[in-house]
Amino acid sequence: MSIASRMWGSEGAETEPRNGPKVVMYATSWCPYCARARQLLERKGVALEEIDIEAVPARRAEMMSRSGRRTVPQIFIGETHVGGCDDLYDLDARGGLDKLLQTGVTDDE
Ligand SMILES: N[C@@H](CCC(=O)N[C@@H](CS)C(=O)NCC(=O)O)C(=O)O
Repeated sequence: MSIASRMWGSEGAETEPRNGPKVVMYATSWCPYCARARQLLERKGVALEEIDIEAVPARRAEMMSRSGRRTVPQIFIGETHVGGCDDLYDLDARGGLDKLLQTGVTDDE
């Protein structure tokens, strides 16, 4: 089986771990938007670094300073701030998420 077919599966289901830019998600354990974002990223085979902003309050301030937003989740892929769960799904619907996960850059401004 080729690397590509292992990464993307025979029917487009992304199941295997991938190489690529670091993916960081500021989250809480109970937030449904975080769960939904986590689900999509796991489907893409992302080894997600999650930061629980309730466990370490300083990380909430860090999230707000990096993103300019106060809601969770806030997702960063490489140096790119994707935004929240809705932004993540919108980016995927536009076909931009796979490219960003592979290259760390996006066509979006
Ligand atoms: N549209 C946002 C909604 C995120 C959201 O509302 N998150 C809630 C937790 S589930 C939150 O952080 N609420 C805190 C607040 O509104 O200050 C997204 O897709 O990420």
